[in-house]
Amino acid sequence: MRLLRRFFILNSAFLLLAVLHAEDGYRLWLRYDPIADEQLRAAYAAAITEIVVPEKAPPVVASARDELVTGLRGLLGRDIPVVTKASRDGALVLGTPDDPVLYAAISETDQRAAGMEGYLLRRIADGRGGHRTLLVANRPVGLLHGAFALLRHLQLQRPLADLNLLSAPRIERRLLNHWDNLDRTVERGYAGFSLWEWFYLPEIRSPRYRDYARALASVGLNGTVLTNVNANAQILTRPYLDKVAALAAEFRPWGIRVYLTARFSAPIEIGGLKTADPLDPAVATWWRDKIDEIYQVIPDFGGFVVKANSEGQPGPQDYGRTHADGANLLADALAPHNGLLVWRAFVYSAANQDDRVKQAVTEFAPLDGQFRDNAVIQIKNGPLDFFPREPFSPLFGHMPRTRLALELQITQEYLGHSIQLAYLAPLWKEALDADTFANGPGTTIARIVDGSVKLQHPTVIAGVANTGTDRNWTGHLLAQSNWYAFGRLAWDHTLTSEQIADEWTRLTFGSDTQVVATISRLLLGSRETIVNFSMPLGLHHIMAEGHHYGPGPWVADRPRADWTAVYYHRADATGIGVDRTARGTNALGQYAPEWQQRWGDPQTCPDELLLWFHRLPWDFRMKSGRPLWDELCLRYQQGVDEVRTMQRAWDSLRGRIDDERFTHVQQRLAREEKDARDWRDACLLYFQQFSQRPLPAGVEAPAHPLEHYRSIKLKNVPGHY
Ligand code: GCW
Repeated sequence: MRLLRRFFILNSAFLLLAVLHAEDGYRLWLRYDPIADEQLRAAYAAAITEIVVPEKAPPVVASARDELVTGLRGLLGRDIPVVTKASRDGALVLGTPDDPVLYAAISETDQRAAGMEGYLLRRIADGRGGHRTLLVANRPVGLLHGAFALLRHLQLQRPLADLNLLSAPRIERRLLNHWDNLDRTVERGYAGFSLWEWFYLPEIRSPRYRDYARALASVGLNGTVLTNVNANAQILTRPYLDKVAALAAEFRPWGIRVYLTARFSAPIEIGGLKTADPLDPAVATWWRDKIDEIYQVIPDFGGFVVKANSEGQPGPQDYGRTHADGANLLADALAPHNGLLVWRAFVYSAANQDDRVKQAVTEFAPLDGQFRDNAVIQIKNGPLDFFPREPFSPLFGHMPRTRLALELQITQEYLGHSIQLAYLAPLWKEALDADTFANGPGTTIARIVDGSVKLQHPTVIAGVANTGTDRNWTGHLLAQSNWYAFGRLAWDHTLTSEQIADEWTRLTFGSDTQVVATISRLLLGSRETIVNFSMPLGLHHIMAEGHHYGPGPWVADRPRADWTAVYYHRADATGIGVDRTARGTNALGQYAPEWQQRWGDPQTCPDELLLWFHRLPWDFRMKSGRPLWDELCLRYQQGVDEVRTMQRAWDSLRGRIDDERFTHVQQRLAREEKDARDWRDACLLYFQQFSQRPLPAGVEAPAHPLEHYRSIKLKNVPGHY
């Protein structure tokens, strides 16, 4: 008998070990592995002895309760009982204003500060010589956010003794935008197929839906746009709405609302009308009826996101109407249900020959003040697209009377898909912290988007999702950090990239100081490395056509000039870059005078944006004292060198993290090193045709002639359909 018991104990210990080591990334940052430091574990266990939850907990509170039970079981290695009344020292008490006694313990100021979705976590004396932890929120969903915050606190091994955390999101709608098609391909998706199994829904619901929603909630997101902005009207037909309702039901207990994309021509395609003209009464009636139907099926439906008159999508301009006419048509139909209308400003037109980066301002600025109160204009961080580096979009400074949302791209369309390592928080922070000077100094994009400049609501931030059916959700395991970082910044844009990298690394890899320091450092430098080896010194849009993976500075002769690379670098014997000052396209004129002054002079324009705003001769003297050509070459080389440094740093972690994750990243870094060399060689050989200058010392000789790189035609690249 004893032998048998020992066998079982040994066996389960072995199983536990096996589980610990089978790190395939599925658990994301919610791993809840036992806290290794026994003393700390014991201290936590003494501090949290029971979870007090009201008997009739609404679904989101039940989620919070279950998450706490699961999390504490994992972290502390014991089951913490759930009770309805505090009975001992160490109670963790969850409550909303329904619990007047509990609520009285919170000052009115704190109650107000917690807002609609925030929470207060505070450890207090219980009056009987013991302590309890209060988790208080104005609404049930705040308890869910607070539960995740408490578990994060413990996972990060922070002290409980003086716990006093008050946190509320700065932006109201924190949305993932999926570019998922109904056939389950994902536009610019590099992590497998779409998570939404449309053919199986509504009857068959993958357990992954719950895990997805739970992950969103854990970083504070509260909505998801299920479908691609290049929209398919079928999603608005009844069979699909029933499927959407099934997903909404899975997400609701996690405080996540669903949104859809609306194809502007849907009244024709699925409504049988002859027109989709926004000023046609029959069209307005059709949308009203359709939206009423949606709310019957999904009472908490969030609203629509619309891409119109952009890249071939239908829109109001097809009928000689404006973006405001189109947006207001849908906003009016959504308004009775408190639905939100998000209208994208990513527009540029074949008819407009002006610099593409100017066109959003040209089209939208004159419409300022014409949009309904439940309509928000969603603007990408940069004026062109989502390149490794762009200046911020000037449109943020041009619409003082319009609600503006920020759209970021989590999926790595121009940053190496799910192969290269790119931690994007530094890129996003650049945009969030950018000062438009629209209302004087300090009018940052973050403050425009979070409503503090204009006091307008609702406020919205969106991230184009990088999730898919890959077991680890995001393709590149370290790309999970971007999903995490987007959620954390959407909740609180004042967090720093460093804080978030440190948090994510600890949650994902544990607290080994060498592991944490090494991975955080890798993450923080990774985006700049990609800038260096692909588009340094302000170069942009010089990638391969179609799939956008790898170099393509030679891309020319496409249906539109602004789909080529040559349009964006303009290299010839006299120099390189686009003159966007007043002497050139004057895109610079769309920025505040402060920026015009700084960026308008190549002597004061930072190297990072030099060729974005200036066209310069190859021998232009850079701040480093080197000629432009040499500087360009050295930047490309620096990018390659940095990847090699990342490889060495990663290799130093062998044995400190599990083999599965170690190898996963190691292989990708090796591929990135090859990619970096290809970028360097292809671009330098191509530009050298014009510069006619030798590669400076320190730059490796290209492995192949230019023709080799030009002839590479990648096939079946994920995300390009
Ligand atoms: O970046 C470009 C992408 C398109 C995308 C478009 C957009 C959904 O290459 O694939 O289409 O942006 O944002 O609408």
